[in-house]
Amino acid sequence: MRLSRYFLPVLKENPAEAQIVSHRLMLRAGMIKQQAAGIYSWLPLGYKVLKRIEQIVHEEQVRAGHIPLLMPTLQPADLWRESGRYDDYGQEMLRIKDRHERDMLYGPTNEEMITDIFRSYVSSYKQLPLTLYHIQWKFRDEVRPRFGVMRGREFLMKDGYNFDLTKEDALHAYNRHMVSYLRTYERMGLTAIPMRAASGPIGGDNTHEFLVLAQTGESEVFYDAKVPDLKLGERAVDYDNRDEVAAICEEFTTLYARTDETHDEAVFNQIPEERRMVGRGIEVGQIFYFGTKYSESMGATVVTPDGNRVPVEMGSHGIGVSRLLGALIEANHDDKGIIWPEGVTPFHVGIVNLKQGDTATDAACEAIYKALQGRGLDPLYDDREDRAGAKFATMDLIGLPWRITVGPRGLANNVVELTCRRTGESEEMSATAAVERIVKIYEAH
Ligand code: P5A
Repeated sequence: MRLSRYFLPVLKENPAEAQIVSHRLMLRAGMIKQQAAGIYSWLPLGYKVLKRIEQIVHEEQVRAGHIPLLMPTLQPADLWRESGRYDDYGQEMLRIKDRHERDMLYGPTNEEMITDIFRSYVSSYKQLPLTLYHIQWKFRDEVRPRFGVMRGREFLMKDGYNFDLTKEDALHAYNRHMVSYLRTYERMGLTAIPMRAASGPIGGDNTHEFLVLAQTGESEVFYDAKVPDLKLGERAVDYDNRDEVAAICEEFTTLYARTDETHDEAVFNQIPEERRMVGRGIEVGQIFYFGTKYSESMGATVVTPDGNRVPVEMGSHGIGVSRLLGALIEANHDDKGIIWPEGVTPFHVGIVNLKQGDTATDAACEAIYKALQGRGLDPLYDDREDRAGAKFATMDLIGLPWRITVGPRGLANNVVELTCRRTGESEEMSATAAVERIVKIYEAH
């Protein structure tokens, strides 16, 4: 993409309404625009990152054996009357009447609708196990929408639902989700810690939240200092192998890590004092096992191998896809702007032309731009006529992890400059070498 033709409405001033750094940077970098409290337009740069996050979420769900579908945002109230949640959900639910005076709602979650789909088509244990998921907009009329996309009213969620014959099978699905979530967050360059939590309006008593440590997080967290060092890394996981999956869950949940909702001071105090950490975290996902809570009330049953009919065992699992942008920025920024991890960056590399209009410099930039595209990469070429300082400031603000700077002085010596956004370190090399270096960096992502 050429910046002269892109739509990147960056702001020079700090927006007064933004209280936390991720919100401020998303507004300044022209990623989102607020349309109403907690409701945002996703401008091109923000939309690009959102799509990259979605793609990683999809890939890891499919890898775990889960099947994508798409349910609507609007739901009939009658489904929710069946489960009893239409009255329970309270003011967070946005209720709508259509022209025929039928009660509808903008879905805050989809347990009822997926259970309805299941009961319409599945009636035998032979069709199990089954896990269906979608990535769809949700609406929760939060009392205090704030911090930009972090606590929105309209927000994008990946929500998945497992259907199993036995509790044991459903707990394997729970574990499978835990491991696939760990892998998902790691691919984005995030450390998200599974913490024992409370289930709230979703129900059930087996639930973990995934928290990214950040000062600006809304939850208070208590954890063993060793927990953030746990990494899944490159290990290959066989998601059908129950013991293997359960062992990984044990590895990640044995050390103390809880939110304030489940914190137990006595247990916490058993950890050596120097490892007792108290901090704040951003909840980027939550998994639930709730058994037959919905299948019983909505009549979603299956015939067992010995011919009985039983309510299907279920759980649900959510990732805050749009919230992840905020969490990623909270975890990756400096005073100049965002620093995207390679796994989610909107463009792989920025090209800064220091002397737009100079024939040799323009030609060198074009050649680098084309070469990168030819290798399947997506560069952002700043081809505007602007001061070098202003170009650098924009690149730093929008946070591309790598920058290639091209100017007449360097070209006289056959070099360009390759700069790492995170460390600020620059290296001179030939244009070809810079392209090869970028290709190599992204081979790993
Ligand atoms: C699990 C999937 C559920 O709704 N039902 C379907 C279950 N869980 S949850 O914890 O309530 O939400 C899942 C994740 O969605 C994100 N989230 C939000 N993101 C932005 N703004 C909001 N107002 C908001 N509310 C929830 C969180 O990341 C949460 O973990």
